[in-house]
Amino acid sequence: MQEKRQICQYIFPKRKRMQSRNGHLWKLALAIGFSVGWAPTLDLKAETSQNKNAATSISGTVSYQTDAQRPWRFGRYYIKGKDKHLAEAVVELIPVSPNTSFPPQINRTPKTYLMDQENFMFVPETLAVQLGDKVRFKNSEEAFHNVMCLDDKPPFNVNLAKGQEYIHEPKVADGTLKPLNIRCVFHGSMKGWLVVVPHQHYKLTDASGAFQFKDFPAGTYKLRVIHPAGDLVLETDAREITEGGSIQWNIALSPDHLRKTKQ
Ligand SMILES: [Cu+2]
Repeated sequence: MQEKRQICQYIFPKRKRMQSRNGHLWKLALAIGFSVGWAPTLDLKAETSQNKNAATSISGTVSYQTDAQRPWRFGRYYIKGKDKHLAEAVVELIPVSPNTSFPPQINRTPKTYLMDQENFMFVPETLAVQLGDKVRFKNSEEAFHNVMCLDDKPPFNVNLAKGQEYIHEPKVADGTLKPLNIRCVFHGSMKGWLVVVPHQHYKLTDASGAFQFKDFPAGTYKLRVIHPAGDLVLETDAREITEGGSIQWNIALSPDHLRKTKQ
């Protein structure tokens, strides 16, 4: 028995040392592996499970299908490239399922957007902002301008001389359903639009026409696309998106989507 214990005491410390040394060797191998760009199996597994819980997402582009019989007079300003992508459209994700809503964003830092006045135009003409964001209206030219909005509560009407600005936080947030009309009382041709959205799932398109929404709850959704400057509006059919699902959803507007009555 005594002899056996002695043997054990002799063997186990040695084994520990071997394990420890093997542990160091393994770490060394890992370090070398990482340095030459090799990823161990363990990490690949972690990535797979992350994919399983990947964020729900919708990506797509907005384009405009022209029709020679029904020309759209604003097309030359907003239709871009051979794929006829549409710039300055606003896409909004709209929940359709009764129990789907967007959770409030916590600790979000509001942004301030600029809408300038240049060459007797609002620049840009269309802004899409989230409720809580502010808009800085500015006059950058010699002409005396004004900025007026009767759709917000309270409405505002402010004169702006060269270099002057007015910062406003819009409160009426009907999103793409009803943009706020921005006008200059002195120049009837000056028109701007503020799309104030009560959540973060919206996009103002650029020349690529692209949009992407992610990190929203699984459910049934439709997309509403408007082009305030060009008087276009389209509402898609509803589609179901499962948890972690990712879908491509391209939108094509056409003369069929011209608003019947001007806003
Ligand atoms: Cu003006």
